[in-house]
Amino acid sequence: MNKGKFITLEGGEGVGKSTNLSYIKQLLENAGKKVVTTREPGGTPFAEKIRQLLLENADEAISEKAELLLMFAARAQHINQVIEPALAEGRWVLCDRFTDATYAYQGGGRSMDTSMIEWLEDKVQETLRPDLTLLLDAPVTVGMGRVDKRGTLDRFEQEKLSFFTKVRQTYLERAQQLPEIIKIINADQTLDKVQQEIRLSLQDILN
Ligand code: Z5A
Repeated sequence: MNKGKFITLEGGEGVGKSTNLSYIKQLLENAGKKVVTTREPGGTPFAEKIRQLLLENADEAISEKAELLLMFAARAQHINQVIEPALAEGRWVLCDRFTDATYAYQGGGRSMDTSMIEWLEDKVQETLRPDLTLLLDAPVTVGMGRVDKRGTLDRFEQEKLSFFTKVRQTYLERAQQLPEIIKIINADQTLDKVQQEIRLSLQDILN
């Protein structure tokens, strides 16, 4: 049986990843693929507990290294329990965020040493890398404006504009470094137009 494909959705907060996940799933299913949707951090009961620890506003500050290691602990579990088994069964895995988010948030936003992320990526993922990444890109203020309407902000959402600016910059740099894998979608336009770009970006992988 052929292995499935691994597609990830990335971008800053509020760019529309969750909104477009079900749309992409439908496109893939219309093309006859069996699809598993999932997210990071999280995707298994244990990894979702780690997600809760990472997002909640606790009294004790989480150190940058603890945050990075927790991201990869959740990822290790997610890969082992969900991603690898699904791909091996020929399913397509559509994941809301993956390791590009670690480069963008921990490497870019927190200015952590990228070599540490690369080392963890190799050890935890071995050869697993996305076949395609759709990077939904919009000016930081656009995404923040959409999320602000929600009310309560999690630990990441409380970061400053400068943090999210570095996150966006790092995502765009990675897209330049990996143009075969990371496709930039302009997320600062109507949902119809965003989805039109998404459809075009999926053409190659579906053919
Ligand atoms: N994180 C990390 O630091 N390191 C890692 O390795 C990983 C993650 C994997 C949780 O992720 C946090 O974890 C994240 C980074 C960190 N923190 N932040 N920030 P998350 O994915 O759960 O959090 P999020 O990015 O904040 O998700 P989000 O706010 O839900 O964003 P979204 O999914 O991209 O947006 P949305 O919910 O689809 O849309 C937001 C609103 O905009 C909604 O009302 C939509 O109806 C609206 N929308 C969407 N598209 C449009 C268009 N085109 N026009 C107008 N309005 C729109």
